Amino acid sequence: MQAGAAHGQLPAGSAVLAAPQRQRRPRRRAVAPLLHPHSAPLPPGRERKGKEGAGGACAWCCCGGCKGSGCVVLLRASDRDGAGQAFCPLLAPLPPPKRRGVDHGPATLRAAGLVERLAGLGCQLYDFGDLNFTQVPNDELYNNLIYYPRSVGLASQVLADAVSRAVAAGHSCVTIGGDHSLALGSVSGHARQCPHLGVIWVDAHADINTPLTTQSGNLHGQPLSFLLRELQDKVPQLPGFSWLKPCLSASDIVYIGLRDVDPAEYYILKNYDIQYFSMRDVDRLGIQKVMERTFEQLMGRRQRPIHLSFDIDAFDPSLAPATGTPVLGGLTYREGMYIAEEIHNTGMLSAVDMVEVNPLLGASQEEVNATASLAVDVIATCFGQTREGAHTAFDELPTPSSPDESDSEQQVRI
Ligand SMILES: [Mn+2]
Repeated sequence: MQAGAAHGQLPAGSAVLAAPQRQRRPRRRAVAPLLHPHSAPLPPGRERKGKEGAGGACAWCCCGGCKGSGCVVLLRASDRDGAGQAFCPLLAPLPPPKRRGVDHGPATLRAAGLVERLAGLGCQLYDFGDLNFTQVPNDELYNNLIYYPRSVGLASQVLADAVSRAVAAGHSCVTIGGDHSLALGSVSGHARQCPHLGVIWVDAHADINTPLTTQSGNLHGQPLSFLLRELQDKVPQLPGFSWLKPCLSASDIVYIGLRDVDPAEYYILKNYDIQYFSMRDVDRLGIQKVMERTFEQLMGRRQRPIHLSFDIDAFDPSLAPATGTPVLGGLTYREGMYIAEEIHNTGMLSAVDMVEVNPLLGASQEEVNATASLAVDVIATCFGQTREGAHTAFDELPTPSSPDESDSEQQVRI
């Protein structure tokens, strides 16, 4: 027998038509805690020590603006008024040496709703707008091979300054390409504030040819050789690059998604002991193990800011066709999202590059849209979008109205 029926009343819950609506509690927006390295979870068995403790100076980051309150902060809805802390997309096309169209990447991602998606996640955005780069006149080939060294060098310098300023001001920084040479600037600028950062490079290609091993002459196939300390005796001084100081060690990088590696690049990966997970490794281990080992490599000993440099060609060309150098057999959608989710979950994401979306290379508008929305999905996932949903918090589930709450029982009986 249902409650209430013994008194000749309708069973509870059946009086919906006449009973007053139960006052619903206003929905409370889910607010994730501020993500800051000081408060981010540590690996099991590991405790914070000394200066690393909350409120102290950043032990692994010389960020001048940090002061223990945040060099890597993603603001959520409730923190919109927080001063000096925000998340900023920094949109920066670089001049493409050979492949026209990749400079439209930022506009394409804007049109795909990048800014709205991030704002919808509760991120406070500061949009730096597209940076302006100038083509250096008479920018002749270096070594009869390398395109636009002075222009790319200068653009990278401008970008490095902008990223450095953004990170110093307490922002997490998103840089939209453009081609992958922009990592010269974004990683350099980020490392200026966070010298102990770790890089996760998601890409079909290793992008670590030196100016002396490159076959194509494209600087977007070489950025990591300029950034790696161990390779400096192998990298000639290019015009336009005197400002650039190598800021990474071989142990600071992990690749995911490789499947098209040049002979000299393979030599470098092997001889300099760089951790990489090729698509074969993704097949062999599964993406969950790959991410586990990635974090073990980069954060096994201590937490550090993460720089994610994501080339859209890491995805399978069936998912991301509008890009310059597609290679069969890439990441699935689910693997890509898992990578971004796991990086978000560390609480240590400090900067993201999204590169090589080229709307001129899609065979149709559908292909361009698919590629762009994939890129937006990756970035949104990096900043908290989940496949489980929006994580709206409920204090309790609403229940059907009960008869004793009804002030109009007569109407109920009708
Ligand atoms: Mn790349």
